[in-house]
Formats: sequence, structure tokens, C-alpha cells
Amino acid sequence: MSILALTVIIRLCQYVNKKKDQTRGSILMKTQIVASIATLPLALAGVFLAPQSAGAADFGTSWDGSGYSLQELLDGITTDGPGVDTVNDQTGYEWFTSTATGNSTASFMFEIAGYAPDNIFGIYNAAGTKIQLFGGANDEGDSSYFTFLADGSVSVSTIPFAPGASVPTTSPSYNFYTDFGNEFGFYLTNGGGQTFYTQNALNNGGYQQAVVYEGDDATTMALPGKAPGLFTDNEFIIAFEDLWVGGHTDRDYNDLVVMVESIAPASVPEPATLFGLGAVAVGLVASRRSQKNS
Ligand SMILES: [Ca+2]
Ligand SMILES: [Ca+2]
Ligand SMILES: [Ca+2]
Repeated sequence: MSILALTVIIRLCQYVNKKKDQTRGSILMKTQIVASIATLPLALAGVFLAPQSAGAADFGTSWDGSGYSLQELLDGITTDGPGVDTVNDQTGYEWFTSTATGNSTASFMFEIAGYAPDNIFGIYNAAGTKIQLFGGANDEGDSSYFTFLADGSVSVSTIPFAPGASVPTTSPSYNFYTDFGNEFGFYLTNGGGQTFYTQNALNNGGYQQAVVYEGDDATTMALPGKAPGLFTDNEFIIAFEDLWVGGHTDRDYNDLVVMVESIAPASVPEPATLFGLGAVAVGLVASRRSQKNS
């Protein structure tokens, strides 16, 4: 960005000097040069203004209409305390481990997206093994309990509560996975078959597809269907953009939003070579597919 801006400035100066030596040149062209020079301070300001911290998501205007930005959604369930600042409170965390002595819990918060009936959310390990926590049919109010067992296996039970309902709308699902370990990131597979990861390096182009917020031990939230509770520092909000950020998308990061508790950030592993290459290849193919409005 800054190199590009400087290049533009240098070119403009060269162009102006060249124009000075020319006797011909339309008034219109001179007007354009003046206009361009007038914008130089703005361009320079752009060069020197500090951007958001590295890895921070650049929110766009949601295609969902007013009232559905991630900020508005989180403000709407905040009942006490400072709340979450969706721009400035981004943690940049990409990789986690469980801190639960029992279960870790994922609570489905929002899915404001055209792909809402199809999007899949879960955890993946360094080898690329995926464990689904929520399927397309899951929605606001649902819960998923995942337990890391001593032998490296993981059990998952997902319960489809309707918001405010005390009993599941259908029978809970139960699944068991071996050889997973207890370090993981989060993924979303959208209705078009594209998969995005909390690890930016695994996303085609390195784009940030998820924003992550950590509890501040001061904000109280009432999740859909749940009683209000303190947003504690072992709780994290994982908010995905379900369209590739390098393509046609709104970057609203409200497409699938989950709160996960009893986890902690962990050092990001080097992607396993095969998994890394595989993810890049899949990303390249996926990026060429048509994008769905979301
Ligand atoms: Ca959306
Ligand atoms: Ca859904
Ligand atoms: Ca979106």
C-alpha cells in the first residue's frame, strides 16, 4: 500500500515536471494534474497513518442490511459492562488448546448469511483432520460439547436447542474421533464447498476469514436462548466471513459466530507440509468457483 502510494506520488511528480517542459497540453490535463496534487496530502496521510494491528480484519459494509453488523449484533446481547469493540478488540489468535477438565463448549450465536442453511463449523488439528461441531441445520441457540480424552481422541455431542427452548428440537448427535490431540484451530466450510481457517496462512492468499475476541471478565452477555453470563477470559468469540475475502464479499464476519469456552490460545504450529499444500491447492480451486451472495 505505502510503496504503491509512494510510486504514484513519484510518477505524478515526474509527470508534472515533464508537463512543465511541454508547451502544449490541454487545460483539462492541467486541471487533472492540479487535482491529483491536491490529493497528495491525503495519500501521504494514508502512507503514514498506522493501520490496524497486523492481522486485524478490515470490516466491509454488510450486505445483510442495517442492524446486522457484528458490532450491532454483539451490542444487542450485551447486558452489562464495556462490551466488545469489534475493530479494536480483535485478538489475532489462530490456534488453541483445551483448558477444560471436562468439556469444552461451543455455543451457536449468529449466522446472518445466505449460506446459513449449509455452513459447517468445527475444529481442525495440525494434520488437517476436521471435527464438525455444527452442521448446516444448526442455528442460534444450539450447543456443542467436545471432550478431549486422555488417549488423544475426541467425543462430540451437538444439541439443537431452539432459542429459549428447554428441550432439544431433535435428538442430540454424538460422534467420536481418534488420534486428534488437543490443539486445534477453527474452520468453516461454506455452502459452496470452500473451507476457511482461523490460521490465515491456510487461507488462499493468506486472507483473514475469522475474527476472534477474548472475554474481558467485565462484560455480561445474553447469548441467544441462554441466561446472561459473564464473558470470561477462557471464552472466545469466533466470527467467520463465509465468502473468500480475496473475492466478491462483504467482509461482515457475521456469517457464522460461535462462542467457545474452556479453551486458551496456543502457539501456532508450522502447517504440516502435506496439509499446507493441500489447503493451498483447494483454496486456489475454490477461489475460481462462483461466489454466492451472503
Ligand atoms: Ca453476513
Ligand atoms: Ca445453520
Ligand atoms: Ca459475509
